[in-house]
Amino acid sequence: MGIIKERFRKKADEVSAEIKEIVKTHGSKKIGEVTLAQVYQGMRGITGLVTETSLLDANEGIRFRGYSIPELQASLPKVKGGSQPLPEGLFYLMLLGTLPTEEEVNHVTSTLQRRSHVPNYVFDTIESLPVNAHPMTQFVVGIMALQTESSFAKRYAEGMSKKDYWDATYDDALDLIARLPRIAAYIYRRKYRNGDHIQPNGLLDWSGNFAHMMGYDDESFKELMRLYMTIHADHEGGNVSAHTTHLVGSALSDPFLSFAAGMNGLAGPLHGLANQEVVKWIFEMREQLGVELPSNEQIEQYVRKTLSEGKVVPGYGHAVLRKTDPRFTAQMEFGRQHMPDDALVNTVWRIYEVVPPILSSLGKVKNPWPNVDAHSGALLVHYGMVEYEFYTVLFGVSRALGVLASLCWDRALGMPLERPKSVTTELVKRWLDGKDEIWEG
Ligand code: AMX
Repeated sequence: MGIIKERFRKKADEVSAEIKEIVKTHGSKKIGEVTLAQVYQGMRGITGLVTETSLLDANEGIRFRGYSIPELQASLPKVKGGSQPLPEGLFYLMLLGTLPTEEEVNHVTSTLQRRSHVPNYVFDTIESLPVNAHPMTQFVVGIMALQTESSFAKRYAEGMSKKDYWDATYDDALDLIARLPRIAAYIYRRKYRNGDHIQPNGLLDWSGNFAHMMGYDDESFKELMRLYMTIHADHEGGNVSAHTTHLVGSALSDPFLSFAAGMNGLAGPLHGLANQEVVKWIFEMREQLGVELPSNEQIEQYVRKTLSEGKVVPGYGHAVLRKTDPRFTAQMEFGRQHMPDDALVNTVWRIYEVVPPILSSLGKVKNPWPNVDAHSGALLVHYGMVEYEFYTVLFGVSRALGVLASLCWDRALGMPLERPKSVTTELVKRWLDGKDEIWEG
């Protein structure tokens, strides 16, 4: 057994014992109340999940095992001469709960390199789709083709014991994380570079190699990928992609099936597709105005037009956050360092000045501040990655780190089938009329 897997098993055994004790001693403790409005309004604020890898604070933003993004930038190992964290280190942190040393991160990198072979039939399956299929469709089809490689599915069919579920999940999680950059880069080159594919470079780190396979060998683009893969990795458990992966996994669907389901959720415009929507929206604004860098007044008019057409301003608002997303701030910082004069990046900064007061004035938007997606596209465009339909695939490769580390925890902790209760409005009305006294499960 590999050293990281062994450490995970040991840690999971400890946490499992702790949870058993917590549930035994405090299981009947009430931790909140649920209102009818919450049931109808997307279950906002109902605590109903345990996710060990990260925790979101409405004002502070995300913390991964207690570490904020600036803290990760300061403490996670980096490539020589680099200033952004290696996301392999974040995966280690999310899985084991402790910061890795440089040697431990190198170990993760080489483990992923060893597991990174993608069988040819996966590419053939992607090739069977029309080239104009959305990159997220191609991505999910690629993941599903790779499902034939699942250790979990194979071992389950052979009669695997419950106590080994975590072991097979761990193997699948690492295989998937190792192979996703190759699949994603294949889709990028197929769709946007006439199928002129680039072989992996086994000497590079996970993100550096990903950038290389997409055709971006500029060192500062590689740094951007390391930052991008780090900040998009996890956002606690209730967001659509994380929750879907967890939910589908709770049926003991293997990690490939579970992750593909999560990626279908990420492909929605209110979730991960927002990054493509932001750049599309800015490109359309620039085209309509005929200027490269619109003024604040021009942006304001365009925002009002968007709202008057019954559309949302992409990249703004959040279901949980109530302040500027620190993932936005980290990208702004990167922009200041690497491309302070870029017109598109400056447009994003002007939009940041203009949009919050307008959204606040509507009186209904709970969070007028930018989220992660408001900034990411502009940085990519700077390096020539203008194909915005691809951006959600990048998000998906990163999100694998968090949701698959969580899936390892789910199986190691013996998390059960998830099955919340639902009711009909007919029952709600009977209940309000006093005809049904209690909700029957
Ligand atoms: N522009 C215009 N209106 C907005 C808005 C925005 N950016 N954000 C919220 N609103 C509106 C909602 O549409 C809703 O209007 P309604 O009552 O007429 O239906 C009202 O404000 C209240 O919504 P909320 O409680 O503030 O937000 P929510 O929790 O229901 O939804 C989110 C959150 C992210 C879906 C929403 O803010 C939104 O649509 N933002 C734009 C899309 C986006 O950037 N998504 C990416 C989110 C981050 C991610 O997952 N990657």
